[in-house]
Amino acid sequence: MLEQNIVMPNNSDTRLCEKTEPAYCTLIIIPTYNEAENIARLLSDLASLYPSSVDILVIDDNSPDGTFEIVATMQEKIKGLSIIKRERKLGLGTAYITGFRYALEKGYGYVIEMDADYSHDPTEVQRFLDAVKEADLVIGSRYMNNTVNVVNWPLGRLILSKMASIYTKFITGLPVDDPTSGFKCFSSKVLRALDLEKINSQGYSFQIEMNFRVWKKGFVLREIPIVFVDRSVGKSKMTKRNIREAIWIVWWLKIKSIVGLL
Ligand SMILES: Nc1nc2c(ncn2[C@@H]2O[C@H](COP(=O)(O)OP(=O)(O)O)[C@@H](O)[C@H]2O)c(=O)[nH]1
Ligand SMILES: [Mg+2]
Repeated sequence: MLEQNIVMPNNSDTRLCEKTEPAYCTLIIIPTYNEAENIARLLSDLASLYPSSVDILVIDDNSPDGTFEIVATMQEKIKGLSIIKRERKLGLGTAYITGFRYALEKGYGYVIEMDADYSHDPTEVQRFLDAVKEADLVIGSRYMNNTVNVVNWPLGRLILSKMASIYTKFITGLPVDDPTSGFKCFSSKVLRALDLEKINSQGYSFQIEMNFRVWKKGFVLREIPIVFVDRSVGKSKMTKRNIREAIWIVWWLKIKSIVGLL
């Protein structure tokens, strides 16, 4: 069912998590499409902030701007940095599924999702790792306790995101204030318990679908507050198609769950 992958020979022999058993080790998955202006800074900052307990996997969809080549060059300096290159833009959802499979195969204990465009602050990763000790899925939330922690988003984008949150909660009952957030941390037991083949979303509704499935399996979800800062360089990849997908996917999830076919 999944797309063809070209897996870069990675430096798995020189994994950063060398001092720890993989089960206690974290993999940060970063999907990229045309992030040449952002990726180097993020990778260097992550590598210097977490020098011994975190590995990184970039999933690049053959970005025409040379993102892959930048990451490949950085592999020489950053231990524990791997790349999977896919042949074309295949969507955020399948990028993450590919990354989850990789993490489970290698036996990582925790998996972090993070955007490449510096909207997610790398210094916050430690808070996720602390919080996941008392939860199965930690979601970095922009909208906790009726606040809005978003910097530099156009008003239209903010309204869209906030409405998506209210709509998702109303239709599905999912007890999460920010269901579309892409900064999160899974305990690997959650990913192992899900049937990854069944994940249907291609775009941003992937985050909603993951949260819903994890919740329905009875796992503990916990939100922690984050500040989301819109990218200062590069372009958003959000499309109208992604928005339409999110509108119907919540109904699809709700109905599937009611008839016991989730
Ligand atoms: N591999 C891959 N990454 C993607 C794709 N679409 C978006 N991304 C990445 O997903 C992250 C979030 O995308 P972005 O455009 O910043 O979304 P926004 O912040 O919601 O506007 C970024 O790191 C993108 O490069 C895709 O089709 N494939
Ligand atoms: Mg972004």
